[in-house]
Amino acid sequence: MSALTSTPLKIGIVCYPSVGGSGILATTLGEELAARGHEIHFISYERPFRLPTDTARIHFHPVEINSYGLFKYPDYTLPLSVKLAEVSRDHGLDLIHAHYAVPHATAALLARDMLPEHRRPKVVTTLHGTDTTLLGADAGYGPAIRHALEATDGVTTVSEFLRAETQRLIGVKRPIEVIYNFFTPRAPVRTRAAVRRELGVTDDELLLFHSSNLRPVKRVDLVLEAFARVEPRTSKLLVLAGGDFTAFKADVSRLGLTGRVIVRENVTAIEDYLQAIDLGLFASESESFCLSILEAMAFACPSVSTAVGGIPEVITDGFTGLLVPPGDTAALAAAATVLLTDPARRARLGTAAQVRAAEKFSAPVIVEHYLSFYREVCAAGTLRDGAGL
Ligand code: GMT
Repeated sequence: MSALTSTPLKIGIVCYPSVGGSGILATTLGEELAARGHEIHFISYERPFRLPTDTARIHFHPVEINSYGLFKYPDYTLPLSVKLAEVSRDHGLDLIHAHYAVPHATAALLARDMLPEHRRPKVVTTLHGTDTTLLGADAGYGPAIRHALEATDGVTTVSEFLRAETQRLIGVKRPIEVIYNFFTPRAPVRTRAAVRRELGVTDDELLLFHSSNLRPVKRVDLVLEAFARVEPRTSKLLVLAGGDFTAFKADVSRLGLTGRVIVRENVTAIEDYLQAIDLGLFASESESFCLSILEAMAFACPSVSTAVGGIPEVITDGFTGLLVPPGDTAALAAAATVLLTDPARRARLGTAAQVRAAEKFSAPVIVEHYLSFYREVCAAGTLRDGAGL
């Protein structure tokens, strides 16, 4: 294995391929590692949605899911573990990076145990949020998550908040490395003017922005309520939706927002839209990091948001954006109004946000952090013995 030297690593990445911050992060990390000469193998039930085709040193291995009549519920964990063991064996992986403990780290640990000792990859597990904040407290998952975190070779979380919550809720005693999310934008393809034209936003209108998978925890209902209170009324709200927006159409109409809320679903060329926005609006009730806020920061766009979870680590209140208490739509609307009606302050916060994004949450910083963590994990002793595949 090449892991103990500075030679390129062979890394398997297991992530959810669907629209969501963890899949986006895992995909971009794989691309950045491949660009640095490492060999990357993505393993999932579908090709991650932002993963480009035909990229040097990037491979994708689909997991086939069978629907045996004997199984009342389809099983993914076992075929995933077998595929991980096969890819590890055939390509000599140094490590598997599992995004989420269950089922990904669980499957990776099983794969490790299936392989003969000299072929076993190390397993690094990154927690993104719900493993800890939601499933950790579920009696049907908590013990499996704890086991995965104890048996894995290295654990990372995407914020200090999530590290503390993982220690508190799951009782993990081992060291946890905080490695923040990162975002390095690609160059937009269209101009800001062209995108605003497509959206029907005129030069004198301000464009607010919300991006999420619309899960209940994102409180899109509150985003809309706050937007309905924002001044000036000539502003519009762009929602980049990683899910079906239909359920919120009644809110849009009830709040008198018809024509002012523009929705685009499952967008991949997000940079085109990010260059066209003026202010981010987020009302999440829980969030371990909030990649969408960072994506806006990279385009010098500040956000107003609820101060929950890891968001205060991303937004420095009053400096790179404004934070309000969770659930307080009046405060959220007031904060948005303050920044929309004060272009100089908005620009100041936007510039500071962009600088902070580059200094703290960019690929050069974070990819190096992951690499040094991988090498540390690979250099450490093997945890356990097992049989051969
Ligand atoms: O937020 C979601 O619903 C999706 C989830 C995911 O799998 O992407 O997001 C989590 O991971 C992101 C990437 O690390 C973070 O930016 C999000 O804050 C986190 N979501 C929650 O903690 C609710």
